[in-house]
Amino acid sequence: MAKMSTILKFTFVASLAQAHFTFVRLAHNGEWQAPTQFIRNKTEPFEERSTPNTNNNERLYNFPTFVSDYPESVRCGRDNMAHAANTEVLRVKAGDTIEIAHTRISPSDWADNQWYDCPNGRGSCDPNDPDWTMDFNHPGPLLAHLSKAPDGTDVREYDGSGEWVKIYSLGFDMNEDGSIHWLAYNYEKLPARFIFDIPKQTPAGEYLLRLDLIWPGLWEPPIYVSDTPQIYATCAQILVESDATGPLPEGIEIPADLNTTTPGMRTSLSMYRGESMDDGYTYPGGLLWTGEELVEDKPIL
Ligand SMILES: [Cu+2]
Repeated sequence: MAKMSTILKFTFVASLAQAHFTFVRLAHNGEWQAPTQFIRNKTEPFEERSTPNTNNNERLYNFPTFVSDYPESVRCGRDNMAHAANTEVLRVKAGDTIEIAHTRISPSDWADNQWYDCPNGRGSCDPNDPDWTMDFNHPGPLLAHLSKAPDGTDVREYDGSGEWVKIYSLGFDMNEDGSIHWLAYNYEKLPARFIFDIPKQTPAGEYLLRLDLIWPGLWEPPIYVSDTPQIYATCAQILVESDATGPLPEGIEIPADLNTTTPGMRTSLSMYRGESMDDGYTYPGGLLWTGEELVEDKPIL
């Protein structure tokens, strides 16, 4: 956003075509699907509601969402309900593997070689980069949540106002000097891959699968830039076939439980700069469901 400053280590001035990012692509059991197939698209430009933290509410495709934006935007991306009905539903089995991929390139510049010619079987890449690296320009945890459409409701009509259960997160490792290394961000180099299973214990039904990377904001004034968290949410529509008989565990509500005061959404300036971890830091988005139990979602150090 326009307020980004060059003072902070993690800020990055990119050309407009490379600004920010969106999750746009799924692989199902190792097979990449077409970009935005099964993923609700976004509307651009889109006028968000006015908030104290943003001076320009017109957002382009890859721009961040703020927790004070429209609830629908926070759940699944800007104007996602307008795209829900004409988005396909991916049929999976509980226990199947999903991989996700993002892009920083604007849709007007999308070309086949950023999807279909990528090194090492990745689902997206940047043909304009010498190493074809599609990077992230912000550090933070990558999260995936499931929300079940109410019984009798087509997922293509579901707005995500129910509960969300976290099934995957990818956070950071700690370097020897105590600084932190966000695995998705990787200092704007080649990111980790994002591969996870739909838990075997997931009950049958239609679900939204929410994908996000959250750039935590700051607790400490007077840094004005990004003092609010930035989120980058999109949702896939999936139909889960399952023999599981147990219930889905309790989840969070979005945006109520994903705001500037909920755990993991803001850090100290030192952690913001990647220099250290805050005591007791937990990743945002609630407890993590392993399929067996809900656990606290903390860095494994
Ligand atoms: Cu950004």
